[in-house]
Amino acid sequence: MTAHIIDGKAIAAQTRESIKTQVTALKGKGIDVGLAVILVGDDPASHVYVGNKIKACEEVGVISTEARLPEDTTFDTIAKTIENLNNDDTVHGILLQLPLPKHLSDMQEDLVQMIAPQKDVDGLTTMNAGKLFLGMDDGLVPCTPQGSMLLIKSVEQNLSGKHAVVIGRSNLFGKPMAQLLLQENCTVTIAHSRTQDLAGVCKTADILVAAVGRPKMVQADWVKDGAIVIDVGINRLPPDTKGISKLCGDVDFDAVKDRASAITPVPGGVGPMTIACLLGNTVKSAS
Ligand code: LUD
Repeated sequence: MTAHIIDGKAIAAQTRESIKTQVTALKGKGIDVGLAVILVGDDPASHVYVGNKIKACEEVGVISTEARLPEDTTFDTIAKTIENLNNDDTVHGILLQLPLPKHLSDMQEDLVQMIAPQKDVDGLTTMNAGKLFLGMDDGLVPCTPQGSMLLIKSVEQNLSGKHAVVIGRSNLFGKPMAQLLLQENCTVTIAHSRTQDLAGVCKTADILVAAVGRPKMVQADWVKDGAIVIDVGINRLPPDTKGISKLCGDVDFDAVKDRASAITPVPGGVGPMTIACLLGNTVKSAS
């Protein structure tokens, strides 16, 4: 069997089309949807992701503003930036791109929690995380899990009773992903770096979601025949002889595609969906 390759790029493009319609409708009511992105430091990957987000905003008519702050920015400067955006009525969504530079890592959570919950388009504040946990649908759900769920649903609408294994337990992805799967009546296992017999656990998954940050960790013999495999990892491989550094996921795509029933590629899988869902959350905030 060779897997259906889930085209995240195409599904994201469809999602953006429907968002564009909503943005236009809001414009008709005199509301210009606005997103503010805060990017601190020089991480090249973060710059690529934020660049893609700004481009997507333009495409659907969302007005984006970008606060680019230098690597050595202090806690107080970021706090002040967030406060100003919280009080700015033209801004409906605020996103603090993570990770922050090393010297701020201990304070990252405190800064995230300063974002007004109604503008927290990353869904990371206690209010939005709590609403997801309680199954309330008026909160904002983190973009990458939301996008991953849309990709799963594009191949299988009824997930009831299926065993879903999420590798990774971060606040940004693993924990909210598990909640979304639970809402769909999956039996959910959250696996992580301390999990015993990780390969064996993964092998029992009908839906396997990998978000660990280790290139090609998930091998063919970790995957049940016919499983749906969602690859959330984005790893940059060392440059080849031509000096080109390719992206790869946490899943060994070439090997796993002959086992799975459906699989997401990297790039062109979950990444574009993260961005589409960010636009969706921003429209939800504005509405
Ligand atoms: N922080 C995210 N950090 C990292 N891929 C993203 C992402 C676009 N606060 C906060 O934006 O939601 C977030 N909120 N995240 N991520 C990951 C995570 C964050 C990752 C990939 C992409 C956003 C993306 O555009 C492209 C693709 O997979 O096709 C490839 C991009 C490339 O490097 O060429």
